Amino acid sequence: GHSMTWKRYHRYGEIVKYLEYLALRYPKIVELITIGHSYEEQPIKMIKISTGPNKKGKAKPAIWIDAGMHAREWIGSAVATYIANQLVEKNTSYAKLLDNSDWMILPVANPDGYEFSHTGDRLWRKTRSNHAENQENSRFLQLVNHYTKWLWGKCEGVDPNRNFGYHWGEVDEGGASLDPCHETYAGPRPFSEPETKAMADYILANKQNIKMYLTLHSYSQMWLVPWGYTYSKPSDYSELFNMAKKAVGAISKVHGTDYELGPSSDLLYPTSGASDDWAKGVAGIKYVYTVELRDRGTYGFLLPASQIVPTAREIWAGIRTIARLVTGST
Ligand code: 0X9
Ligand code: ZN
Repeated sequence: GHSMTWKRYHRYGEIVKYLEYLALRYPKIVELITIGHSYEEQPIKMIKISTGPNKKGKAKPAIWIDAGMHAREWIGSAVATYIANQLVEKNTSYAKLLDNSDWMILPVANPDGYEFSHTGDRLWRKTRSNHAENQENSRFLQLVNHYTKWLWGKCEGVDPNRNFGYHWGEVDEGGASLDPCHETYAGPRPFSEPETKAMADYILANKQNIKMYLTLHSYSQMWLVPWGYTYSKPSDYSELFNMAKKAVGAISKVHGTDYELGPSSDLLYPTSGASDDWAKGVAGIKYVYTVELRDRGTYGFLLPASQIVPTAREIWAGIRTIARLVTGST
């Protein structure tokens, strides 16, 4: 059994139980995968949904969806489990889609942070690691640290979305920080966090099958196209933009919710070391997007649970539209 609903937000344990339930109840299409362990040694679990290889015996094109990279962005994880529920428990409604695509869903990429946002600080963003030891690399810093350790030691966590190894640590004008006390601390080195390393390793091992990389964040209602680290655009930008336009159109048809579409660097601010840029620049996945879910600031990160289902419905409409297009299952 499981206690999953989309009427409230759930703790990490309940989300994991639901993934385990899906794998147990639908063993032919759901595989439960532990991609690694968090800093606090929680298992990082995801599911792969697949009805098997195609007629030629080859793996189908896959859609990757992660959420919960930023601890306080609970709506993303709720939407990810909603999508898992639709694909698995209503698989007959999505038979055609599942004939043409596999799905990889990681609902909570940062379980330590996610739990801390339930138990300690509701607005926590980062992981929960402590890199105080890494600051002791020169005699000068050692001396500074000696007197400030009590303070440094309090600065926990790395922003997972600044910790990926592509143009890591380059943008330092507020978009990413090398100060451990900052909200956008990029970490002592790329992939210093076991959470980002586990995700990257799994994606690299499966990159030849992954056609689209989606990462769910909140808030501001935006469908963001690479790059984030620079104002320049990838050479296939217009293809990515035109595909995303269909998704944004499908979203607005559900409840009239508007999602702004454009490059991360323009619509937000330039930042380096984010997962989307890495997925495109290093893993070589063509269709890469960051989706900033509801709302536009009325509730912000504290989006009421009554908005889970409407948010999930509209985003699922957008995602399945673009998924059909990129996997050629129209
Ligand atoms: O800043 C972020 O990591 C994301 N926004 S959030 O408010 N959820 O923190 C946006 C990331 C967009 N992608 C890149 N800038 N590469
Ligand atoms: Zn975020």
